[in-house]
Amino acid sequence: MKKVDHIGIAVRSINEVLPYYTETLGCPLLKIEEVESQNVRVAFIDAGNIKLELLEPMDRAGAVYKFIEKRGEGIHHIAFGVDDIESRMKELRDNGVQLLSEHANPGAGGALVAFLHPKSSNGVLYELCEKQ
Ligand code: CMX
Repeated sequence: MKKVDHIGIAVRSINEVLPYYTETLGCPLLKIEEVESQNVRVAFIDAGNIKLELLEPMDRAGAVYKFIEKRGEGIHHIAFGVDDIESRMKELRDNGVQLLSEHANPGAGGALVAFLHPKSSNGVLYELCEKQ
């Protein structure tokens, strides 16, 4: 893995939590966008050497809505930045890791993303993320 690119944090409402990040913690807002393929609205926060990705469910269909209903708000995933995501996926699959999709999919910021099942990673949802 090249580095940790960002940490995903599930929230019920970006608008409600944003002042905590930007004013109380003093971390700048980088951008807000909708990721329809994942049913989420996301806000990227600049936390110095890493980004925080606030994830707000857009409806009741997606993984983040289910996560909040079951476990409440909080840390949702850790995203590794990688080169050549399809090769990394194949290597992981060959090593017995369960991936949540056959191929990488479009994610926030135009990146290609793929997820490792938390059952394969001792309870942590990891994302692979390749910037285009
Ligand atoms: N971190 C750790 N464990 C998690 C988890 C998470 N984020 N989400 C679910 N789990 C655990 C659950 O606690 C549950 O464990 P137990 O069986 O021990 O109770 C197990 O995984 C199954 O969870 P579930 O609630 O039944 O949910 P599903 O199996 O339907 O879905 C998962 C789980 C990981 C397959 C689904 O959340 C998924 O496909 N995630 C990848 C996509 C995603 O998260 N997209 C949102 C982010 C998008 C972005 O970054 O832009």
